[in-house]
Parts: sequence; C-alpha cells; structure tokens
Amino acid sequence: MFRAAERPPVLHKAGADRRVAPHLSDYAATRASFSWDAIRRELLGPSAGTVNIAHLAVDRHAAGAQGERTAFRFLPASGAARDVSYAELARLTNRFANVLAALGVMKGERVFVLCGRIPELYTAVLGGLKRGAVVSPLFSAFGPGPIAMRIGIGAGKVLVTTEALYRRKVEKVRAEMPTLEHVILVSDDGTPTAVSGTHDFGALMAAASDRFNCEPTRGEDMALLHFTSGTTGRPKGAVHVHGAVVTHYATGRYALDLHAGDVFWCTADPGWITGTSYGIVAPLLHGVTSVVDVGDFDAERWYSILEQQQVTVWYTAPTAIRMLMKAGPELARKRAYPALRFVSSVGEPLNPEAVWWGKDVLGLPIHDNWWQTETGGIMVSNYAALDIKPGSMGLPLPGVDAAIVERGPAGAPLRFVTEPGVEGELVLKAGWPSMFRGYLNEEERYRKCFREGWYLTGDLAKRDADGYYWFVGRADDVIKSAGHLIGPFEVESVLMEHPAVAEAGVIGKPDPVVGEMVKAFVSLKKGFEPSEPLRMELLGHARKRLGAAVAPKEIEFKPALPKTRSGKVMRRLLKARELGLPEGDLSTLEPES
Ligand code: 6R9
Repeated sequence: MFRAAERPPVLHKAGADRRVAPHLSDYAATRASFSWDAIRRELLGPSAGTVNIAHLAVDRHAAGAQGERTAFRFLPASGAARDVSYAELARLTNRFANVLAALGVMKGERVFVLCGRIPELYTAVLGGLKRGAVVSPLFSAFGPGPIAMRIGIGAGKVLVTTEALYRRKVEKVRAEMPTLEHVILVSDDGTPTAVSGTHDFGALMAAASDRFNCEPTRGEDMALLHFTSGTTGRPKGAVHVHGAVVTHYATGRYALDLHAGDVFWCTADPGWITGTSYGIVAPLLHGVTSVVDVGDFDAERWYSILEQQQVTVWYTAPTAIRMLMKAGPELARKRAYPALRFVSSVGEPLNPEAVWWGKDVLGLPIHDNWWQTETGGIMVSNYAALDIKPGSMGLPLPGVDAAIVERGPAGAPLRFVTEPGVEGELVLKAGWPSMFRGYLNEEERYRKCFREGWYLTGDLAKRDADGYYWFVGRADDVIKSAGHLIGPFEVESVLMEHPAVAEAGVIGKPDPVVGEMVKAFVSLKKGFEPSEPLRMELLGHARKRLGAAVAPKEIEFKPALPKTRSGKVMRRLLKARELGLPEGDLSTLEPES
C-alpha cells in the first residue's frame, strides 16, 4: 500500500476489471462519433414525437421477459427485502397516475413528494410523470420552512408524504401553502390513515385501475422541478423536461457503464437531483436492478449491502467514502465484493486519497464525476476503461463541450483560457438534452447563467494538458455539506426570524468528513446578551424550522458582522477570519465600529 506522498499521479487501468467490456474504451473515438440524435433515435425509436420519462423507464420494459426482472429491491431497516419487478412497477405507477387523474390533476400541474426512500416515493414520482404532472421530490430531512417555501414557489397542487412527516413538518404550515389542494398520506404502520383534510395513499391506490395510457408528453414538456440554492434570494426551482431522458440514457451507458444484468446502487436520496436522475431514471432506462436502502449511512450496513446484494455498479458521494475510510479498512475487509465492477462518486471534491482507498480496500478505484442540478446529468467524468488522475473530475462526456473562461466585466466577451493549468470558470456549451430550461418564474436569473451560447456553471476549475478537469472551488458562497447544496441566505433568514437576532451571516466551514459544515455568525439586538442558553435556543430554533439537513451546527455570537457599504453581510470575510486566511479586497467594507 502506498502512503499519500508516494502515490503516483496517475492510476493506470492496465489491470482493470474487464469481465464486462466497458462501453467507452476509446475516448477520442467515442467523442468523435457521438451524436445526441443517434442516442435519441436509439432510445425513442421512430416515434420521436412523444417522450415520457416514465414510459421509457418503466413501461418499455414491462411487457415481455424483461417485465419479471426486479426494477427495485427495497431494503427496509429490518426484515425481508421487497422486490418490485418492472411489470409490477408499471401497474403501481399506472394506479398512481389514475389516482392523480381522479383528483383532477392536469398535465403540467405540480406534484410534490416528501418521503423517505420507501416504495411509494418511487411510485409517486413515476406515476406523476405518467400523468404528465410536474414532479418535485423534496428531501425528507427538510424542516417545515424549506418545505413550505418550495411548495409555495412551485405552486404545488398535490403533496404525497407519510403520516409521521405530515404531523411533524407539514400540518402546522399547511395554511402557508394555499395552492395545495390534496395531501396524500402513506401509512407508517400499514393501517389506513385517517387525518382530516388528507387522503389515504393505500385507499386511493386500491380504488384505482392498474391500466393507464401514459400522457403523450413532448420532449420540451416540463417533467421535474428540482430546487437548488443560490447565494442570495429564495431557492431556485430548476426546470427539467421529459427530453432530458436522453442524457440519462447516455450517461448511464458511458459514465456509469451500466450493462444488462447489473445490480446498481445509487446512495443519493431522490430529494436531491442525483437520487432522481441516477437513483430512479437512468438505471430503469437500462433495465437494470436498483438497490434502495431506506436507512441512512451506516458503515457496517453499507458493506453488508455491497456484499449481500452483489452490487455491480455503485454510485455514491465523497462524504460517505470519507466516513467509510474513517471506519477503518478492517470493517471493509471482513467482507468480499467479488461482484463489484465499477464505483463512482459525485457531489463534492473527491480527495485523491479516497480514489486510492477504493483501490486498496474494495479492489477498485473510485471514479469521480461532476455535474449540477442545472445540468440534469453527468457532464464530466472518469470512465471505466480510462486512467484516473486522482483529484481530477475527469473528461467531458462525449457530446458535451466544456471550457474554462474568464468572465471579465459585465458585457465584455468571454475570454477562453487555452493554457493548461490556468484557473477560471467552468462553462458548458448550451444544448445538451438535460440542460435545465429555466428557473421557475425567474427568467432574469436564468438568462444570467448564459453568455455567448455557453452555460456558466459558477464553479472554478482548471484543465490540464491532457484535457482532464480539476475542481478548484465555487465562485459563490453556496455551501456543500455532506453533498447537499445549502443556501446561506435561507439559513440566515430563519435565524433572523428569532426575536434576539439582529444580523446573521452563514458560511461553510471546511470539515474533514462532510466537506463543509454550516456555521452561523450572529449579532444580537439591543437588550439581548450572548449566553450559552441563547445559543442553544437559536440552534434549536434553526433545526426546528430548517430540519437537520440544513440547520447550522455551530453558532458564534459577534458584537457586529462585517458588511459592505450597501449593507450586505460579507460572508467571505467571516470565512477568511474564521480560517485565519488573508482578508482580501476590503474596499467595499463598511468601516467596522
Ligand atoms: C449533482 C450535484 C452542484 C455543485 C457543483 C460543485 C459541486 C458536484 C463535484 C463537485 C467537486 C465534483 N460538485 N460534483 N465539486 N467535484 N465531482 O451535486 O448537484 O447539488 O446542484 O451541486 O456541487 O460545486 O456546482 P448540486
């Protein structure tokens, strides 16, 4: 085993696992011959006019021999796994599409889903798409604040949730969501729910037919709404269309190397886009079996899932890998993973050490890839047959043009950086099928993401002489914690709701395991003094409103926060001071008292 300093800069794939020939073995040749139209034709056949994600993912496989293949294997906290075949998934999603139709849900209307990773979540998402509704899955660890905000922005008409989540997070804020006409509750214990103002999921499903003619949506019809956070303002609803499915199909093949017969495990929750694009859509398009674990991270359990479910392709995240590394190699080596063929990771920078850890402990290196809620699918990736440069995000997907630019002042043309190793903003040539089509109701914000036909990602990166991309950092103040994107503004707003708080500034504080940890700086109103009980009260307030996934883990009192002359809290300066880094350009700083 190498020690960090001795690791070579390139991990060669000479001895790579070739039990199954990788889909992409010659990058240059695949890139040269790649065409989105050809992929589209392959997936859609001659009937290219209508495109429905759920039809292509489920119904296409449901008839015939493939129908009996397991689409999802749900692993409950304890007890037996529940297998759902493609044919059964087709029937379940037909039933749910009929449920929505009976409730009067029309094409384009919004269906929100707030559930843990239970079978009903998958039924509701895919059934909603069949109906032609726009589906928005929300993370079940969100608190009432983020839930009501997103359903409000998205004009949710239907919410599918569980009785427990409804009681804890929705009931009290229901009045804040006037568009919400129907709440459908999944029972927590199998007995029908009977909560006033709601429907019982099981009863509606039992009364619905299992036959449904999938809505003949078109490629540009809106399918999914995924919320993402910016530096300022409310969360942004990234609009995705049915035609995005072409990217999911292509990336399932080239980036995740899915083959017929694979057992795939994407550990992301569908409340985040990875869990929808790759936890639901891409594996179904390829007709493979997906493992879904209802539980949260647990090192021992995860190794046992890899072994017992004979997972062949695993898609996870750097935070999880770092937690496995922390749990020690002995735990991993108690088991064997002879079925495992390809491991990849997304969401945050993957440390080179983690790439090598995979090779040492699992026998396979971890393949980093990069994308965003806005890109809808994987855009830059390390491929099964290609050498890895640990620390690099890899090469652009065939069919995707990437570049590094300097934006320059507003209105000035982009300057394309051609020299290798020079830092700039990562941009993508607009037009790949899963590109977001808007931020819901925020045209100006959307327009600002594009210049000269390029999508500006807001990430800083560099490209080396071989064309590999290296992540440098984000150009904004958005926080990535355990792979989840968190907007500092949303956290600050909730802290400011508290009567003691005058100002709040929220930063991501580097953390060896979760990447960044949410830390808040708070100054108090006159008449309030910093104290430990008040600090605990603020932590509790934030956690109750925001939920565990978003709430700050640390709060520090300050007599005043550094602000710009226009009155904006300077998060960058708070962060620089926290980390003892140079304070940078302070020309806009309001003189501090
Ligand atoms: C899929 C997803 C997007 C942001 C992105 C970047 C960070 C994602 C990364 C990565 C370094 C990688 N990010 N993958 N940073 N290396 N391989 O995560 O979407 O939640 O919208 O986050 O995550 O900063 O801009 P999303």
